[in-house]
Amino acid sequence: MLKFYHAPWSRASGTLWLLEELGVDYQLELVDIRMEGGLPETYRRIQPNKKVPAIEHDGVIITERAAISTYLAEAFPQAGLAPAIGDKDRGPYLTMLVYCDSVFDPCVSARAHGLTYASNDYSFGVFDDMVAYVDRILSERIYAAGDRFTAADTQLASAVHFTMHILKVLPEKPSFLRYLERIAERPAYQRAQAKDMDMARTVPAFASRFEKG
Ligand SMILES: N[C@@H](CCC(=O)N[C@@H](CS)C(=O)NCC(=O)O)C(=O)O
Repeated sequence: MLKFYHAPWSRASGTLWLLEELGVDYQLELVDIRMEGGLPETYRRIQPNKKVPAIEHDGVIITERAAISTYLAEAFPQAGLAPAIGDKDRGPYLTMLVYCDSVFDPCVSARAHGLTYASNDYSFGVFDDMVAYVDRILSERIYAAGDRFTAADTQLASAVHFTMHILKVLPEKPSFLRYLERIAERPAYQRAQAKDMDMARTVPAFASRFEKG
């Protein structure tokens, strides 16, 4: 049994997309991270910081997007979304999966909050270096880890889409736009987007957006 703890339009949306790419059965548990007063303390048993995503597979809880993506892609290898040990794409794949959470995400948050700092002040370094690196990677490669789509793309493309189009912090580099165009053609991506939209309609914090049409 696979349980997925999810909140629509959140960092968990990339995991929803990965589950759709894998084509596996899962039980979705909606977690209202925007609820007034915050999530109940009991949720810390699932995610210690009261965040999403989290998964529970055969009684084992897994948290943190990089770990969840690595785990799921290897637990369901038939989808071919995890380059195997020995595959030349394995190193770039793991690098990009972890880079999304440990460098890309905090760099964007720091920029969005107007934090000024030197690269060696924080392990994730500075925003401009991150943008230059991701731009180089997506100019050299078709996908996050090479020529084929992997689980790393569900994290990288989700991050690029959200921070460029919604948060409007990431610059609109041609390499980013081309990458998102390729991604948008994927049926599993489109399915996940539609499911997330339907779930967002049920979230009280989003009610006013849907009323306005
Ligand atoms: N390090 C976590 C971060 C997850 C995260 O930031 N989730 C946000 C969703 S946008 C969340 O649940 N926020 C709710 C809160 O902090 O109260 C991961 O990569 O899985």
